[in-house]
Amino acid sequence: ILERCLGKLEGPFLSSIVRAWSGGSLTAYMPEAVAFPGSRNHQGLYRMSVEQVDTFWGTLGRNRLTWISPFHSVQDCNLQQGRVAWFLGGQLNVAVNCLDRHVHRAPNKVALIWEKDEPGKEVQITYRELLELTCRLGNTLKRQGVKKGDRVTIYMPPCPLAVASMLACARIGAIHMLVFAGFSAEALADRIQDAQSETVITVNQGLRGGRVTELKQTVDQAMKWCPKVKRVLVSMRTEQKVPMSDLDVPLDEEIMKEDVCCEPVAMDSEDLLFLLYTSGSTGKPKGLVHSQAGYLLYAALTHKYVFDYHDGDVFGCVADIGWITGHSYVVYGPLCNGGTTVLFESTPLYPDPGRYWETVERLRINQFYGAPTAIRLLLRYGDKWVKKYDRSSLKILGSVGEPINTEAWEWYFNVVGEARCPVVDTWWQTETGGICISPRPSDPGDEIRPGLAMRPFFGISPCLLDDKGNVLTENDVSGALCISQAWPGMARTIYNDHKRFLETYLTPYPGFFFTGDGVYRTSEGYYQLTGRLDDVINISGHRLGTAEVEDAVNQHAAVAESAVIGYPHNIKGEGEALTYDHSLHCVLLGILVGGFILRLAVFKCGSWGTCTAHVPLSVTSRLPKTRSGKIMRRVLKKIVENKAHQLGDLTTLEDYEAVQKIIEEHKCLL
Ligand code: 6R9
Repeated sequence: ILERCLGKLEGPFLSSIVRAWSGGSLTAYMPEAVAFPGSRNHQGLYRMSVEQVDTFWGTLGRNRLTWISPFHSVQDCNLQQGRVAWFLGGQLNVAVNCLDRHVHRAPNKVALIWEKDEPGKEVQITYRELLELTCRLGNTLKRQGVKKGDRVTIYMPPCPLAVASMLACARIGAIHMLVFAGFSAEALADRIQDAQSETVITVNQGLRGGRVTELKQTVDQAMKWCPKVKRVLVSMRTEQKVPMSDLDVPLDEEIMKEDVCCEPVAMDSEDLLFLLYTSGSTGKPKGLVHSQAGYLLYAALTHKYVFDYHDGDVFGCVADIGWITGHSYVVYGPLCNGGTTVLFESTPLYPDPGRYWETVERLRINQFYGAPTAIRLLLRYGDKWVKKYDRSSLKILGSVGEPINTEAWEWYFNVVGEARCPVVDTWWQTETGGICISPRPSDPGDEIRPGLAMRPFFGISPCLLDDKGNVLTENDVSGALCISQAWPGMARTIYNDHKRFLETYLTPYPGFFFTGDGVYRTSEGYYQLTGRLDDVINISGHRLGTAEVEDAVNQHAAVAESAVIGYPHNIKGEGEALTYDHSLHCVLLGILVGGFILRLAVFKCGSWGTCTAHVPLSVTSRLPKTRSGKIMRRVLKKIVENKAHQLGDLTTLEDYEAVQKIIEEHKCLL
């Protein structure tokens, strides 16, 4: 059956590429280096990747991806004109790259470890099994009428069927669009409508942290606003039967009727692979578009080099697949590299705060990749939950989603990683497709500093710009983080709204990709992210990044987490308000402000000594966060400004009750 099923293969197998880093020659690290005369060391490789773009990326594109027909040009990009295209003329199939070629080599290698909500119940899926499941699903989708170019909504928690759904879309040329399982019916409906999607794949119920979520019910509700949806494929995650309407298709039964072979469609490099929505602060969410070859290559390369991934490693990214982090580092990067990847269905606190580390011990995870919000949460439960478990399998720890404050970084490094695992603080965005700024521990010359994302990845040219659009070339400066040349993984457009894409990312600083983040370049030329520029606090003309202030506040033992915001202030421009995610005694706050923030502010902006008395503080039990763990400062800002009726788009909010509670608490303070 296998021989009949497998997509035809041309090009090299990955085994020749994913080789152990022996600490030896550059070609052991990156075999393609033989083709790059002049790049004698790692800095040379990086220079090559940004200066000799066609040679570097052309060689990697040919070597690391399996093509149905080869590309004729490496790239045709011009940021000024908003044109980004890679590997033109080439055809490939992403599912073949993630499955078939590994099945040829090692059919019984484990592709996915599904770490279910209930600990100790993990399920292993081999490459052969995942290919079969993907093919059956591809055939089901085709039978249901899904065609190349159609958008398929996937509203599912992390599970093998969700991964197979993504890959099945890729195999038949459909475009997938994941929505976090747990988003409201309105949020789901908005996205389905914007993507003009006619197909939804979901499960009857979700299980997360021991709690059941009625996902099918939410889909049913969303369907009231989505008359164009033609079919809802429902898989049974739990035993519980749910009402089925005419739209609904029992997925598990249908899959079993299908053949285990599904011919992969030849896709052009620039055909759409997926849409993924990110929230705008006010306007409707943006459906960012990623295309086939460039995205896949970039996800695979960053996965390999940032995490120093080797054949046989178990890669544990605990992000939800509904987040870009799940797309690139649970699914596409690891599977393109033929790796073993963990699908984490649970939460860091279920059944207790030891869950991550118990999972690390049981699955022998080698690279652990999580979010600062979870690290800060676990830190407050103390070291005992970590030390209880054997973490000797760990080699690298990763952080993503927000700046990681010093205290959390130190704890992650010293306690979780026993001071022997490098921590990679990885900066990137849905828009960038993969990691852009991060340490690269596989480079033996690389040093790592706490709380710094450090250095650009291959192909990334970071630039700092000031308010007037001047490029800041020196070190020890802060500015707007931009990227001056296109790279293969970047988003190509916003679905059906290229104008908005240009306005948001490419016209603010013509010729540059604008990230919306602030950054500081240290005197040694390393990068430190300071927070979103829309959150920057302006005091007497001095601009403070939220990360800098929060980092200082978080160092206080009584503070679990903090969010700092600027709000209108008639004398000083913007004042500053702090919200603490912990109960705290006011006297301590005085000490804290005097001892930490003030010193920091004085150090950064000169005379700022009298501000202490003007800093309003709120103490709350929870902070408003997105489903991926980012603090929504703009929501706090509206509350502090007494504009709680204008909170803007809340579709990505994890827990609406937290906001209600803060509104109540704020009223009490007034
Ligand atoms: C991958 C992801 C993107 C925004 C980004 C920035 C923040 C992500 C970060 C970080 C500081 C890091 N961000 N990683 N800030 N240090 N290591 O998070 O994508 O959900 O699109 O968010 O997240 O502000 O602009 P996305």
